[in-house]
Amino acid sequence: MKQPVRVTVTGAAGQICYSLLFRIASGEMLGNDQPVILQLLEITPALKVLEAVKMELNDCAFPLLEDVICTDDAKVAFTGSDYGLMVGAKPRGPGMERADLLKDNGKIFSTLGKVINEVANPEMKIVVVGNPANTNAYILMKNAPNLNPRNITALMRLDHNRAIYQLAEKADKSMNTVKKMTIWGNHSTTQVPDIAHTTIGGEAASGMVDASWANDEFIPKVAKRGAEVIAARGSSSAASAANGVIDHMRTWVLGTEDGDWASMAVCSDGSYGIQEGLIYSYPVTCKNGDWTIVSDLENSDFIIGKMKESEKELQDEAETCSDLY
Ligand code: NAX
Repeated sequence: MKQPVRVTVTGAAGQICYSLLFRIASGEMLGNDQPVILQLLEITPALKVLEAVKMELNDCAFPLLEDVICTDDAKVAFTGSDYGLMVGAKPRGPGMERADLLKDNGKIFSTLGKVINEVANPEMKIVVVGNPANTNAYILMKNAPNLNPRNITALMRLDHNRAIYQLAEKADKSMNTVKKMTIWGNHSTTQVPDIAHTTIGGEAASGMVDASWANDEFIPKVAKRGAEVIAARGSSSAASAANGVIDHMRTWVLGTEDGDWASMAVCSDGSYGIQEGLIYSYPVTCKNGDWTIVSDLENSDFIIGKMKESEKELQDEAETCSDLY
């Protein structure tokens, strides 16, 4: 058996985590041979609910679960941490502007970035889920200079998985035949789901659906799927978001399959003309716990225009929060 690793999860008493924590503890995220210590962070009023989550985790008797630490002290939560799943954030309240949400949640990530910088393992791998995820990850990165910027990412895997489902449904094929899906950009409605390089059963997906469907229906359907779930459920996607986090971390740590890639928001190296340093979603392959942006893809002017719009949104979000880093 391997030595246990420490997994910090913030917002641990919330909806997404009620699905996420049990799957981490069962070994779905890091593998069936990897024991875990869960270090769970919440705000003080949510600690009682968090204790109930801990009771339920213990009552599952997961063989890989070594310990569960519940705390409202970020230093305790991040001490020695190897993986950080940053889910905790405030929801958008009535009458709240996007800029207000950016600032409110941005403050959480600047504070946590400083704590992580001080107490976490410098090689810690982080995925930001709390919205606006990409900009929160950017703020965290700027406040945690001791960390390797390659290890600070934001979640796009839910969007990636949503796109696989929409394409498989349209082409009437099973989802496991869809490979090389791509989401470019920001986790927002400016994201760019792109099937130009996607294959279904090894054949080009673009030959199996109309171009007009791909541009005019598929892109907005995927980009607005979160709102569709909220309208039907009364609250935002939770189990599918947790599944996205599990997929994101498992792929990053254990690698992508041959002939496939995943979408991850990572610190841009300037690839595809995107501003260096922005946390931007790219198609990536993963091996040995590291990611590589898929290079040399030919993009249409239509897709490039959309990629630029999403870049501009991220630049504006970073500018709005410039007092936080
Ligand atoms: P909940 O409101 O159920 O849970 C959030 C939890 O975070 C609460 O228990 C709250 O007490 C806690 N929290 C707030 N501030 C905190 C802080 N400073 N430190 C630690 N914990 C804190 O929301 P949930 O449905 O779990 O969603 C969490 C976040 O994920 C939201 O920001 C949501 O918008 C975002 N999402 C991101 C997605 C993505 O693909 N990136 C998709 C799903 C989801 O919309």
